[in-house]
Amino acid sequence: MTINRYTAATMQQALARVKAALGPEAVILETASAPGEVTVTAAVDRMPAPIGAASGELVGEVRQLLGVVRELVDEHWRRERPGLGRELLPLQRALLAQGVDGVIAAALVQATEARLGGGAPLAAALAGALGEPSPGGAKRVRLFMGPPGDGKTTTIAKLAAQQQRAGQRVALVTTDTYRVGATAELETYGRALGAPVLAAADARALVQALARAADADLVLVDTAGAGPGQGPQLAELAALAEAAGAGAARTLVASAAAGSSAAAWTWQAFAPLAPEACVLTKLDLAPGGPMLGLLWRRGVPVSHVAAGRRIPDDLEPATPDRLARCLLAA
Ligand SMILES: Nc1nc2c(ncn2[C@@H]2O[C@H](COP(=O)(O)OP(=O)(O)OP(=O)(O)O)[C@@H](O)[C@H]2O)c(=O)[nH]1
Ligand SMILES: [Mg+2]
Repeated sequence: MTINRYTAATMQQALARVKAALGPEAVILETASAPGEVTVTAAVDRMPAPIGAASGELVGEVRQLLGVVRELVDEHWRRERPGLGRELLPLQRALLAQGVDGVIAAALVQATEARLGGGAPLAAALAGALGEPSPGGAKRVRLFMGPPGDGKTTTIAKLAAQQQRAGQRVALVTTDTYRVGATAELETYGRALGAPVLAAADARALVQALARAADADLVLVDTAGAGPGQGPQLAELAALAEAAGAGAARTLVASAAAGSSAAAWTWQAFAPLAPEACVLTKLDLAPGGPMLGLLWRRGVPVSHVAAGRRIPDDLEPATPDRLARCLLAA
């Protein structure tokens, strides 16, 4: 995070300086006026580029300091609610109640405010800020990854059943050879759906399995759950994603029940794998603000939402309206 003060003769000039220095994503934290000058304090949620391989310790210290600054900004945002319009208060309250990271919440409120003009309702302005509906993963091969137990296999079963109903030929591939019963679980779903299930224990076997599934309209690849502390599993997942190739959509499956720090840990673990979409599960348990805010901030679209365990009914394409309702739930 970069945080700076900008002084100019007028507010317009000060804001122009903020934009020139920090870009359009800058969040205004505070404004102060004195005779003849205006000072704007602004922050942008950007990590500095690594300084070099030899300076790992220094980078660690800088990260620690950035963490402290982030906490201060978060606290400031919670306490002062700088210049917030009345119509935005329900959004701010909901984001705070859900524990959305303060820096992300500030940016989201700011993006929503920019769309409130012309009498648009808050939910519509927020939906506008969240962006266009996600294309929903049009790729033929989709690889699902995420923390243990967040709903990868269930999501695959739901999607497979929905797509088969729509007339597509679906093939399932399991790469989860860790957990006892994981392969059998997918095979059970496959049998119930009449869809072939292929097992691939490593990256090479995955390439072969994908070749064998060449006839299918849709190939859904299940992976073993992995978390931030599981370097070897994450490295293996990276090898699988690499083997699946650029044609495979890497989809993060993440639970809406994750609080702010769990969501941040999940993102930290899976960001290096460059997910291009996310399925947000367990919306029946929590509205998912922390994870949704993070995905929005990092530009990863939510393709589907799941609000229950029923296969296939509890999975639907995500729309900005639906996601806005989640964020506004206090
Ligand atoms: N309440 C609720 N439960 C869900 C949802 N999606 C999945 N589950 C349940 O969460 C549990 C774990 O789901 P799985 O699909 O096995 O999760 P996974 O990510 O494949 O787990 P691992 O393979 O162990 O990493 C199961 O009991 C599912 O029925 C949901 O949207 N809401
Ligand atoms: Mg599973």
